[in-house]
Amino acid sequence: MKRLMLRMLICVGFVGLLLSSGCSNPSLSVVDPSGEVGRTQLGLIYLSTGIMTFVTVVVAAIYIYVVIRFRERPGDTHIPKQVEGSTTLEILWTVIPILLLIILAIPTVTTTFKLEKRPAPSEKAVQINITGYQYWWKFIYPQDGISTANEVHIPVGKPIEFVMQSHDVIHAFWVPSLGGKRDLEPGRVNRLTLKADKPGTYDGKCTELCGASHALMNFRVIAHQPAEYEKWVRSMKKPASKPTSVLASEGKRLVGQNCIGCHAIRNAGYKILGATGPELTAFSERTRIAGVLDNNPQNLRVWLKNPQNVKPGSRMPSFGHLKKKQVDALVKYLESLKGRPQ
Ligand code: HEC
Ligand SMILES: [Cu+2]
Repeated sequence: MKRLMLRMLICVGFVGLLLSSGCSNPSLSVVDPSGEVGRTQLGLIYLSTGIMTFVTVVVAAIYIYVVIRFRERPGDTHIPKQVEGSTTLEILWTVIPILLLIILAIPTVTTTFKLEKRPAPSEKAVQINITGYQYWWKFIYPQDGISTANEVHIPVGKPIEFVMQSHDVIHAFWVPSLGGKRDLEPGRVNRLTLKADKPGTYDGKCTELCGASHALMNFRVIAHQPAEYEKWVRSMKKPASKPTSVLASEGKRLVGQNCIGCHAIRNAGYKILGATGPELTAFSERTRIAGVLDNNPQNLRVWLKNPQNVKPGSRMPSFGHLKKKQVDALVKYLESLKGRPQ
């Protein structure tokens, strides 16, 4: 008996450990919402968890009581009374679950319809078009004619209408602390309106298995005060800063030779705006490279050398054949690409 108890305790501890290890990133948590949608969804999570806990506790209590109370005792030869069917019980355990499901269904359905509603024109929503690619995110601001990748900037307090689709397979957009999720599907446009209460950086993830690097398809939502946001938009529209060193100029030339067919750098004098890779305008302001590595020169070298080492299946070819000097030049130029301050 003692050994059994010990084993059970170890099991419970292990499961607890597994469960809690999934919650190590606080900004990927749904229980600390920073927006209206996230809060509404958290209410639903609490309601359904509450109902489930209630059912589990009641059923377990009855079960334990019955097992103990009616167990076979030594020397017990008496056969209990044989019963077949009980209309009262049948009705009871049909009606109670129906009631519980109604309690769960009403707020779930009303919330679902509420979340479908598009913002009214008077709310002056910011529209951001998202395209999902294996394994990165393209964000286009049609009202401002600017674009970013993997990191999307938004103003606080305004509805943001995300209009999404996919370039290849199905992806799903989820920012746990703001709300979600919504699928990005090829050939179909889906919408989701979110609002952030306070400035901050909110992590997001793809939540539809989309290939080898699905788990690395990360993005960030960066929420600013409206004035700060306007400043960011204006800086993104300014011409890119000119290279200030020979090395950076060489980097700029190499980008034109090797990269611009896939990557766009706006306002930098290139004649092509590549669209099959992430936009690199103001690249040095991103906090991460490809959503997974901290953005610094050393990691940029790692990325250029072999993107598939970082993100298996990535559609970016490797540039391991470039000379060290050439990589230095590319890194120097890319790390100089900033949005212009006012
Ligand atoms: C064939 C198209 C293609 C070419 C050519 C290409 N890339 Fe890429 N690049 C991509 C794709 C696709 C991604 C996104 C990869 C991912 O995240 O899965 C990417 C990602 C990147 C990123 C990370 C961007 C971000 O948002 O964090 C950088 C930096 C980058 N490429 C630099 C370069 C440089 C420098 C060159 C030229 C030496 C180059 N790329 C050439 C397709 C290309
Ligand atoms: Cu995906």
